Amino acid sequence: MIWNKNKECMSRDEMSDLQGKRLHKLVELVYHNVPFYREKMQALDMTPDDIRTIEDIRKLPFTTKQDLRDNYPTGLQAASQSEIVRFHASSGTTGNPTVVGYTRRDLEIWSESAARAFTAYGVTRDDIFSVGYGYGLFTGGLGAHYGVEYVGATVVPTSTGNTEKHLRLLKDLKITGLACTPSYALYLAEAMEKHGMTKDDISLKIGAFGAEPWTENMRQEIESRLGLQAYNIYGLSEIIGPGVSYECECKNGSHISEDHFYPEIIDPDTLEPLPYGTTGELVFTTLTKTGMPLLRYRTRDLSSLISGQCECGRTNVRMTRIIGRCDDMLIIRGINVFPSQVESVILDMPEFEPVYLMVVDRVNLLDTLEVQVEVRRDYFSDELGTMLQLKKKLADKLKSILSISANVRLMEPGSISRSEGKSVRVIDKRKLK
Ligand code: DLL
Repeated sequence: MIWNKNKECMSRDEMSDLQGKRLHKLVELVYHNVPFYREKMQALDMTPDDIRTIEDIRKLPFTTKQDLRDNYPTGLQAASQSEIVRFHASSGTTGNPTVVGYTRRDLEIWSESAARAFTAYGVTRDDIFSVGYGYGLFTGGLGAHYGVEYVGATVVPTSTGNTEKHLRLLKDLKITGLACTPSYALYLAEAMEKHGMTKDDISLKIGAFGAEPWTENMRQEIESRLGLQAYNIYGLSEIIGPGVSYECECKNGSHISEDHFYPEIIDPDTLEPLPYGTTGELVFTTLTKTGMPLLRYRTRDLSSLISGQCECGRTNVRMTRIIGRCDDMLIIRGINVFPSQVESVILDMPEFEPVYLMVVDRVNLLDTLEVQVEVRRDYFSDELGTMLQLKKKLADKLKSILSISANVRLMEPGSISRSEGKSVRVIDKRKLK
């Protein structure tokens, strides 16, 4: 099913035309209301009249996370305070947090985008959906909540930190849908199994997972353990929250609500736009937001765009899974390493739980990588030889994928700490020294 056929299945010409008109209005809005953008445009000797078509977007300046920090807390807001009806904030590990103000119209756009997502997953008024993203300053909880309600399904605002109660409600309310981080979905599956429950004791059919990178193997693992169809949902608070893009039943890339959020892929070093199909940094322009609209916001997320009509009938551009973030990429002994590479190796091996931790350090001027991984109970052995063999098997696979050696540390099941929100997969001790 399609929530808004008019906007999700437009012809390319109609969409470009709409985007061009919206971009012109947006540039007028920020030029007159946000000194930061006016100054940037004046420095480029530009006025809003120079922006008429969507192709003109390339003339506009980029916005970075640092710009948001420098203008903390509300310097980039285009609307007056009385028009702002909500703030969200994301916690950076360093520096000022990022504060985003939303107008009533922005919240409307957000609910619409999230409703498109849930409808694409097959959610209807008859579903009961548990939202296990954190409610609060993080956009996951409230964003998914309003999307489910907008569709007319029943929402259960479970949030995080209630795993026991969550399991009970899944069973007793016959909950059919689950929205949470993919790592929390696996944690729930583990908790369920610990309580002697199986997927046949619950009624889950649909999962909406995002807020952190996850792999195809992780999808299969979640689907088989929870007995549902798992779909990707992507978003970021600076742009709106969950619902910027979403998978459909084809599970072949996530459709971007590009009538609201215009995507580009750029080379993060040269800042030059890259063609469809090439991996680079994802950049969004909020075409319709009025609270804190952003021009060409650099997400740091690495993805590529897929053009053309999807088998589901939608024409909106799709983005591939996020393979990592520009700032997620580790450089270990000069080699680029992404946590997603390690994850795909581990999830491919039945001997391990889908939980791992990478510890990077520098010893005697040399970078070291330790990969901690939990051995599933069925594969745990008292025989040293068996365990050494398993360790070598993983180390060899990692070496062939990463091109560097990793020291594998086998752990007991349950010994690596789990997270209910976004999981921590990397500890880079080099940064702490
Ligand atoms: O994580 C919004 C969200 C909530 C999305 C719930 C989906 C579900 P932030 O806290 O601002 O917002 O973090 C945004 O999280 O730039 C990506 O790096 C990462 N991210 C979000 N969704 C996905 C996804 C929310 N589906 C940052 N796959 C983004 C991979 C994701 N990474």
